[in-house]
Amino acid sequence: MPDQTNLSPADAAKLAASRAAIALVKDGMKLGLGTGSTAVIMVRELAARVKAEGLNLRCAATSQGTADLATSLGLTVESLDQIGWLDLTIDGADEVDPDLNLIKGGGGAHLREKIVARASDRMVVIADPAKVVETLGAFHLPVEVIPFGEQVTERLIRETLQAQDLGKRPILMRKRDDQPYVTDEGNHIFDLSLEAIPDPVHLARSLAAIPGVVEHGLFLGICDLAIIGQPDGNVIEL
Ligand code: ABF
Repeated sequence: MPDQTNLSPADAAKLAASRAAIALVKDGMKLGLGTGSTAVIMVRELAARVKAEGLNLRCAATSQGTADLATSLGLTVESLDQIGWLDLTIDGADEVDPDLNLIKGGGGAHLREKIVARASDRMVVIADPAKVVETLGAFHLPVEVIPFGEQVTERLIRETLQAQDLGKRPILMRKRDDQPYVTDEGNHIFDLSLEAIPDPVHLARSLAAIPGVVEHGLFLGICDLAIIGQPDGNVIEL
């Protein structure tokens, strides 16, 4: 297991949050596993605990990357439909506000992450202190779109933003190696630079109403607990 003293402050905070979240896991649970660098630390710690204590867990992953990692570490990974419903999902976030609203999707997995989170009795976010904000929006808001007609979808997103006085900032198609980034579901992502989102509920509803939008990265009223790790190993719960 990693020694907290050898880690960067951010990684030490992620480890502290991960350990606190894993303490919530009980034998026999059905678990949702998140995506991202914090979730990677959490999955490694979880696998170590499962091995040490012989826990019997069933896990559903929020991305192929997490499924591969968890399987390689000996965790039992099944599809969400095989498991049906989850007791607890532990996932990272890009931003957390004081009401436990989130921006997710910087890692490109927010569609599966939202499905898994909504299929869970409890959704716990693990994060380092840099993720805590007063108002969502400094981090770009990811919007997953179907490739068919995506220029029309971009235009409709732009009109939606303009109607909410959010229209002056760029909308960028996410790229990898100069090609459109492709999600696990074969879709593309527009990243919306908004600076601040004064009315996340209104924006979430409007984006969800655009036909080519598959899912946006606003997670509102979904997170039950945010565990914010500190570099010294302590945690703060929101
Ligand atoms: C996932 O990974 C995301 O929804 C979020 O975009 C990202 C957070 O990554 P990290 O833990 O690397 O900051 O949880």
